[in-house]
Amino acid sequence: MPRPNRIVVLTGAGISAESGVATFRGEDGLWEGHRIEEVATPAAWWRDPDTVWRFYSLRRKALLDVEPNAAHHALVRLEREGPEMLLITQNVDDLHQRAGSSSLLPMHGQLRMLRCERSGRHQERMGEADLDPSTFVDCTCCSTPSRMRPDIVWFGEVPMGMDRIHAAIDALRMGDLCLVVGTSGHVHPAAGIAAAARNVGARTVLVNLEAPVNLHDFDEVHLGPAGGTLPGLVEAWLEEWNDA
Ligand code: BJW
Repeated sequence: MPRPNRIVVLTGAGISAESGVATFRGEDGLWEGHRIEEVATPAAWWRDPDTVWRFYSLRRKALLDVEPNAAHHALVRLEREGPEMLLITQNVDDLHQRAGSSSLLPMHGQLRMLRCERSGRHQERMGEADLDPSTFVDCTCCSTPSRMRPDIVWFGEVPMGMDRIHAAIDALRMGDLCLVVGTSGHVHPAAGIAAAARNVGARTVLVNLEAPVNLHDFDEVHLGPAGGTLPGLVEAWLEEWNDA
């Protein structure tokens, strides 16, 4: 593949699977034992905040026990040694940040952060008391401390950074690259990114364990685990682009 001028990468839960973070829709996926509407909608938070808080507290705590894997590191290498790149992640874990990715947009929020219900301000809250599944956390931004909610984009809410995502896709031209890793293609608007990139002439490349529902949007498909596939792919691209 000739050297692109710009790269847009989209990642999903599959890239963190080899780090031990559960995916959503797999056999042992996170939605097993939870109905989506019970935990990942604003209505669930209004109706039963205790259950939602417990669900997210356990996942926030679990971040302390996982590390980035070879696929996260391969994307850091692509960003450092390749052309201008934006990494859009649907993941709410912090593994891209910890691997060292800097041009990063977590479009579905971040487990490390909480959001004040009154002011809407975000705060990183990962202290021991912040991770207690049985006690809500209060903000430090309001004169009367208010309850904080998970800083997560739930179904029906607008994903974060949509302007930046649209701008990055609009800037793609013929010969640029859109790389998608570890996502089932079920959730919009993320699932539409490959098609939008292809519409403006970018080459779309998929790395995923199984065929996603939007398989037809890709020019090149690599079915396999991201940690075992992506480092070699990035190595080959960089070698080809640097030789050209
Ligand atoms: C491996 C691997 C390995 C395993 N290596 N691969 C258009 C059509 C239809 C519906 C809609 C639509 N537009 C909007 C909607 C509604 C809705 C939606 O999409 N519903 C569908 C489910 C029907 N979307 C929304 O509500 C969104 N908001 C919205 O659209 O607002 C309107 C608006 C948009 C834009 C501008 C203005 C207005 C919000 C969506 C929020 C999603 N939030 C969640 C939950 C977060 C909370 C939490 O973390 O608990 O985000 S849903 C959940 O799914 C999570 C994920 O980020 C997201 C995507 O899942 P992902 O990453 O694809 O995971 P899996 O498990 O599905 O797949 C993993 C894949 O990895 C599999 O394919 C495996 O094979 C693979 N894999 N191991 C490589 N080792």
